[in-house]
Amino acid sequence: MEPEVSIVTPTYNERENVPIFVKELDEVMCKHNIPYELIIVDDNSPDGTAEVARQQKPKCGKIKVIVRKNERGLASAVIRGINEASSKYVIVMDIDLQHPPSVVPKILEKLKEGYGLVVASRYAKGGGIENWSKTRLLISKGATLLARIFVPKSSLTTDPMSGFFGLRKDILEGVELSPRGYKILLEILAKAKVKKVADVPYVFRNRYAGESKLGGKVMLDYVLHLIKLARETGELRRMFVFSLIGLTGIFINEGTLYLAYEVLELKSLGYLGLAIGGFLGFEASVIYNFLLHERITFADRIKELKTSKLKRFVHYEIASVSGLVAQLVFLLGLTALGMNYLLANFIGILAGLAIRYTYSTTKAWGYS
Ligand SMILES: Nc1nc2c(ncn2[C@@H]2O[C@H](COP(=O)(O)OP(=O)(O)O)[C@@H](O)[C@H]2O)c(=O)[nH]1
Ligand SMILES: [Mg+2]
Repeated sequence: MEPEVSIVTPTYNERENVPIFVKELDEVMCKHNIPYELIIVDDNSPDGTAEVARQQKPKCGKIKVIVRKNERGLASAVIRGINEASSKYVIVMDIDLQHPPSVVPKILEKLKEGYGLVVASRYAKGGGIENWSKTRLLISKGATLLARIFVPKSSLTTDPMSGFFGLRKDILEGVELSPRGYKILLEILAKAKVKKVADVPYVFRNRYAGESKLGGKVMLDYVLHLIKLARETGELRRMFVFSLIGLTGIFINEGTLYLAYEVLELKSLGYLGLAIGGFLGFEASVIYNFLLHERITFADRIKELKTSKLKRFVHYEIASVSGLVAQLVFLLGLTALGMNYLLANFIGILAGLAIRYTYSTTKAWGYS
């Protein structure tokens, strides 16, 4: 029987996990009556993972074992598996049982409903993580925020770092996925022509046997991968344009203050006049920046966004005020710690810019 879904699992030294994974998966698929193919992409594991895989005899699906002799790497293994899939629906998951097979039918159901991409999410309502320390959770959250900044479409899912997801193959037509990074879902979110993404909650379990292949260097690799994706998709350019427009806002700010203070004679009010002028200058620059961000910085996104222009403006206003507050906090805080006040202010300006941009790209003009 033709498989209804192809399940791709990359493996490296996972011999102990193979039989139990195949058993769990097969039980689920038999119960739901879903014929499937399991594609195991093994990088010639020295522990004999491939032989163990070939010995498995699932009842409701078939297994295809691909052994790569000259290549190593999680992302390229997944890409190879997707390319070998014979069904139009593909689900990618790990073999170590951190991704429970019971979620597979739910992902398939969403794919059949018409979602091009379905993410099994630890952070969707009903999802979770078994046994993670606060630190590990914090790192995961931080990494997710970075993804939202550098790959804005990652806001279409609650868990862009997930290694467990399903896709309809046609969303990858004409898309070149890089085999370098190890977060292949981020590549897909950044590059694929996908508009509708669904999340399916799941609880991330502990590894059944063996140990993680992903060690310390992973964090640096991750950041480099994000920057590469941002460069390729024009997000770095967007950050640059955003900053440049912010810079020109200084003239609007100063000009408005001058007009209010001198021409409208707020001067006569003394410090109160200066405060009002300062406020007017700030507000004028916020409005000016907003209009340019609408027309230039984020112009390409406007049509796809669900938020109204008014909402976007309110968000941008919040972004700008938060940025200003951050700037002042840095100025006062770092100066109090003994730093030169001009340097402290400069760091504050950069921090303010980072906050304005983050809020703008994820909220005001964000996809979520
Ligand atoms: N083919 C292949 N699979 C890999 C490689 N590195 C990791 N994997 C597999 O990818 C999945 C996720 O790796 P794992 O070490 O569990 O990462 P973690 O869950 O982030 O700790 C597992 O099924 C691994 O066997 C690799 O270099 N090549
Ligand atoms: Mg794992």
